[in-house]
Amino acid sequence: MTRAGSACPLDCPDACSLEVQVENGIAIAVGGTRVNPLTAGYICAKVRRFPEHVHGPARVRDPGIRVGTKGEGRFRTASWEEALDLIASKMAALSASGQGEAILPVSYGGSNGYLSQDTTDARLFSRLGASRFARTVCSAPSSRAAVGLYGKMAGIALDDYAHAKLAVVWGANPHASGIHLLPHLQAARRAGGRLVVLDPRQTRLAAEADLHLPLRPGTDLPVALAVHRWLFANGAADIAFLEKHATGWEELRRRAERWTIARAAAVAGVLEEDLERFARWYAESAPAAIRCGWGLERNRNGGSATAAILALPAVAGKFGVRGGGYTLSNSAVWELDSLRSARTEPSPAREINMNRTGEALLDRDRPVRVLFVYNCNPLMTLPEQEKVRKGLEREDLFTVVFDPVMTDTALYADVVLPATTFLERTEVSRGYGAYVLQEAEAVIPPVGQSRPNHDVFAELCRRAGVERPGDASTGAELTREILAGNPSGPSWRASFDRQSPGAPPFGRNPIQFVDVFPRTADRRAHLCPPELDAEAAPSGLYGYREDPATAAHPLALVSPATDQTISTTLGELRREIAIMEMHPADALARGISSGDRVSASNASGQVSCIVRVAPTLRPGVVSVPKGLWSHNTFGGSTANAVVPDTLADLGGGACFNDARVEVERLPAG
Ligand SMILES: Nc1nc2c(c(=O)[nH]1)N[C@H]1C(S)=C(S)[C@@H](COP(=O)(O)OP(=O)(O)OC[C@H]3O[C@@H](n4cnc5c(=O)[nH]c(N)nc54)[C@H](O)[C@@H]3O)O[C@H]1N2
Ligand SMILES: Nc1nc2c(c(=O)[nH]1)N[C@H]1C(S)=C(S)[C@@H](COP(=O)(O)OP(=O)(O)OC[C@H]3O[C@@H](n4cnc5c(=O)[nH]c(N)nc54)[C@H](O)[C@@H]3O)O[C@H]1N2
Ligand code: SF4
Ligand SMILES: [Mo]
Repeated sequence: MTRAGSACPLDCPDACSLEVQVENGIAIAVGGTRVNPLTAGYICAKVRRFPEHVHGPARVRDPGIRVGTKGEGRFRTASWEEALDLIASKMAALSASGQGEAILPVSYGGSNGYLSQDTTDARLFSRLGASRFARTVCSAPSSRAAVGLYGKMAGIALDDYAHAKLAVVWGANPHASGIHLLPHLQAARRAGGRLVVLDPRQTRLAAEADLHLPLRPGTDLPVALAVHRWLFANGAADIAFLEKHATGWEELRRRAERWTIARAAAVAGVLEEDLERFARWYAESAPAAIRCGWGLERNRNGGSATAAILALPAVAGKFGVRGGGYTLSNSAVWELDSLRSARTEPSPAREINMNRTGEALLDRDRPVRVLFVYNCNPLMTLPEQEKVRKGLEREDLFTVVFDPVMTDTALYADVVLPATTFLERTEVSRGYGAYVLQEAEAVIPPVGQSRPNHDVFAELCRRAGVERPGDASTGAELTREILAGNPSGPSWRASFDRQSPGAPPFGRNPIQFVDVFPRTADRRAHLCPPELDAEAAPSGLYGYREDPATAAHPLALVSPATDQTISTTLGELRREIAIMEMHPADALARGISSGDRVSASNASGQVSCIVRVAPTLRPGVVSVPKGLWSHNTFGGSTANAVVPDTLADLGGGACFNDARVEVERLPAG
C-alpha cells in the first residue's frame, strides 16, 4: 500500500488537502492532511466515500454509443477514435455551414479544477462559433453584487472567524456545505462571541445560535435594509468611514427609509424584537463578521439582498480589524480567470442563460442540434426539469455526455464519454473559502479508458480542424499558461507546490480595508452602483419584489445542500428516498403525518418523496434536498420539477427557492 497527497477540487469552499491510500492502482481510502491548514487533518464524510465513486458500478469506463431509446441508457462500447470522430464531424459540419450556434456546450463546476474548465473546451467551442453558455445557476446574483460594491475584494479568512465577537451566518449552512468554518465559529463563542443565524430553517447551527431569525425565503432584502435604517437612525452608522471610503451610501440610506423594523419583521415573518436585537448586537459588537452564503441569492431578490448584506459592514464601520467585515466567495482573488482561453477568444455567438436551458432545447426557431454536456448534470440540477427532459428526449438532438459516472442526464446521451476523476489526473485548484491554491498529480491510473477533460477537448480541436499552432494543450502547458496570469508571476509559481500550497498575492489572512481594498476603479465601496441599479430594473437595486405565492400554491419550497452529496456528485452512492420537511401546522392542515408519501406540485411539475413533520421549518415553507438523483424520489423528478425558470434581479441568476407549491398526501404503497 502507498500513500499519496492530493487536493479536493470539488465545489466546496474548503479545498481540503488529502491523503489517498492506494493498493494495486485502486484508491482504498481518502483522508485529510494539514497541507491546507484549514483542513486540519479531517475531511467530510462524502469525500471519505470517494473510492466507492471512483471504482463503483456507476462508473463510465468506456466510450459508448446509444443503442436503445433516449433515457433508457443502453449503449454499445465504442473506441475513442469512433466516438470522437462522430462528434467532431457533426460539430465541424454545423460550423462549416454557418450553423455553429446550433452547438450548445452545457457545463458548470464539475470538479472545479482549473485544468478541467475554460481551457481547451472553451477554445473548441468558441472557434466552432457555438452558442455561448452563461453559467448562472449559482453565485451569479451574489457575485454581481459583490463586484458592483467591492470589485470582489478578498474576504475574511475562515479561520479569522475565531476573532469575531459577533458572527453572523446568513443564508449558509456550514454543517453541510463547508464544515471547516465550524471550529472557528465555536472558538469565537468560547471566547464570549455571539452567533446569529438567518435561515428559514432551524439548521443545526441555528439551533445552537444566540439568535435565529427564521425569515421567509426571499425576504433578506427588507431585513438587511431595516438594519441599515436602524443604524442610521440610531447614530450607529460610521459616517466618517463612509465619507472616506464609500459612495452611494446616501442613496442606500434613502432606499432603506421605508423599511422600519416593524415593516421588515412583518414581511419576513420574524419577531420585531428579534430583528431589533440583531441590529443592536451588530452595531455594538467588534469585530463583527458576516459569513454570507448562497441560500439567500436563489430568489427574485437575490442580487439586491446580497448587496444590502455586504453593505452592512461599510455602514456600521466594521472593517479594519481582524475578524471584521464579510466573506462571500474568495475565488476571484487568485486573478487566474482572466488568462483562461475562454476570455482570450471572445465569440459573437448568441448567449444562452443556463437557467433557461430547457427553453433553449425546445426552441424550434433557432434549434440546438448538438448538445455537449460536461462538468454538469443538467437534467437533475437545472430549473424547469420537465422542459429539460423534453429537450433531451428530442430525436433530432445529438447529445454528448462526458462524465465519470452514468448520471441521469447521461441516460439520454447519443454518445457517452468516460472522464477521469481528480484522483486520476493532474489538477490545479483553489479554494473559494480557504486561501489555498494546490496542484495535485494523479494518484491512481485512469479507470477504464477514461481521459481528462483538457485532453479530450484538445483532441476534438484537432479532429474538428480548429487546432492552431502554439495552442497549449497538455496539462503542463496549460498549468504554465494559467499560473502566468497571477500578478506575482514566477515568484508566486515558486511558492506553489503540493507541500506548501500557494498563498494569494497579499499573503495570508487579509484584513479588509487594511491589507485589501475594494478593487473598484476608485478603491471605494460603491453602495448603490448605477450599473446594478440599471440591471435590476424595473424595481431597481434594493427594490423589493413580492412573494410569488398564490392561493393554489401557497408553500415555499426550498432545496438546500445536504451533507451527503455535492450538488448531484456522489449521489449514486445514496439510494434512499428523499425526505421532505414540513412544519406541523402545515401538515395538520393537510392531514399529513411523518412517514407519509407526499407530492409537492405546481403548474411546472411535481416531486414526490417521504415527509417528515418537524418544527425546524417555519410554517409556510417546505424543504426537499438539493442534489437528488431520479432514484431518490417516487417518479424520478426532483425539486427542480417545481422550480421556475424566472431570473433573479441581478446576474440572470436562478430562483430555486421561489418555487411555490401545494403538497398533498399520496395513497400509501
Ligand atoms: N455537502 C455539500 N456541500 C456543498 C454543496 C453541496 O451540495 N453539498 N454545494 C456547494 C455549492 S455548489 C454551493 S453554491 C455551496 C452552497 O452552500 P450554502 O451557502 O450553505 O447554500 P444552500 O445550501 O443553498 O443554502 C444555505 C441555507 O440557506 C437557507 N435559505 C434558503 N432560502 C433562503 C433565503 O431566502 N434566505 C436565507 N437567509 N436563507 C435561505 C437554506 O435553508 C440553507 O440552510 O455549498 C457548496 N458545498
Ligand atoms: N433545486 C435546486 N437545484 C440546484 C441548486 C439548489 O439550491 N436547488 N443549487 C445549484 C447549485 S448551487 C449548483 S452549483 C448547481 C450544480 O449543478 P451541476 O453543475 O450540474 O453539478 P453536479 O450535479 O455536481 O454535476 C457535476 C457533474 O460533473 C461531473 N464531473 C465531475 N468532475 C468531472 C470532470 O473532471 N470531468 C467531467 N467531464 N465531468 C466531471 C460529475 O460527475 C457530475 O455528474 O446545481 C444547482 N441546482
Ligand atoms: S468536499 Fe469540501 S469538506 Fe469535503 S473533502 Fe472536499 S473540500 Fe473538504
Ligand atoms: Mo453552487
